[in-house]
Amino acid sequence: MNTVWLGLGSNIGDRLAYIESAIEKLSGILADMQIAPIYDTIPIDYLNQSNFLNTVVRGETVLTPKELLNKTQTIEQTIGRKRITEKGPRTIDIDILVYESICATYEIDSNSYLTVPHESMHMRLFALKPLLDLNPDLVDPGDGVPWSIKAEKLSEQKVELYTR
Ligand code: PH2
Ligand code: MG
Ligand code: MG
Repeated sequence: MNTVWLGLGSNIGDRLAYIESAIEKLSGILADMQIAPIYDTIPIDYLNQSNFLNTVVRGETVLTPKELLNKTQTIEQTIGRKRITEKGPRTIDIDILVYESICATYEIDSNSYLTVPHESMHMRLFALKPLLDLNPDLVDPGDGVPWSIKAEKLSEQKVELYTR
């Protein structure tokens, strides 16, 4: 079995319902699933959009990174993913953040790739904070630096615990 950490995000419509629906569907493909707290987060990269809810789930899988991506994309479609702009508003986004200690880029098709660890996660507190809630000591397999050290540099990014 391989341990994986997935990032979940939603900023359109009933954000909590989309996140909960994704968690429920992911529990069908991951064993021993653990769920981090949910955070309300200010958009980054593409700023002119509503706040996100973000969380991270960890689980065990026998699927390869590409097989897992295939499943998470199917779940996104099933939940009814709508995305108008690249990095813009979306009902649900499921990203593979970390897959064991693999550092690799896989070709998905002629113009899309899957990179693990996720190529932007070191710059995104909305991904690192919930990841660290689950595994405070986890290390970036790329450079051996703890994710917690990378998160410390992002303290200006607004990531607040979401209370229902
Ligand atoms: N996802 C993005 C771009 N910006 N900002 C926040 N706060 N949360 C996200 O999930 C997010 C984002 C592209 O996937
Ligand atoms: Mg994303
Ligand atoms: Mg995505």
